[in-house]
Amino acid sequence: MIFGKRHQLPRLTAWYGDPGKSYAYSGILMEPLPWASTLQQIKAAIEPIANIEFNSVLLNLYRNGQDSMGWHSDNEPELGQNPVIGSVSFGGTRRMRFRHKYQPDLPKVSLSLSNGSFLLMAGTTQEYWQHQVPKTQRVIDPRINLTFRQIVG
Ligand SMILES: O=C(O)CCC(=O)C(=O)O
Ligand SMILES: [Mn+2]
Repeated sequence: MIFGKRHQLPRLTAWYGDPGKSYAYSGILMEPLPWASTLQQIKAAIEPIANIEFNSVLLNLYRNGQDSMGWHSDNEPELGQNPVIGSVSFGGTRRMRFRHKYQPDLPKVSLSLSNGSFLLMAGTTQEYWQHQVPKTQRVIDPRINLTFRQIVG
């Protein structure tokens, strides 16, 4: 909802997780779908690296270069303080950008997230930085991104 008007998200989303781990996101309350075995396999592969047990995952499908995600931090209260977020990407390579919230002079950080890449966000990343996946005019394959999360409480 923007100024009282309802808009479509510029991507497709799904939420999987342990029972009861719901997530209020972009003004939408998402109840978790039961774990699919492929998601559980990916979760098991990254947990030893992240050194945390995830209990949920947000899936985003970017159908083409016009699908995107705007500037935000993953700082919803249900993620607790200093959330650890494990991000796995499949399909077309997209750019992810970071900007500091309080020091606009700091250079933006740009990462290229290719098929099979793993990005771990932890510590004060969400407190001090925002991130986005901008639109691109390049012709690119669809991309699926999985952000594994730990919903607390
Ligand atoms: O698609 C990405 O790489 C980022 C996704 C993201 O920021 C999110 O799901 O909160
Ligand atoms: Mn995010």
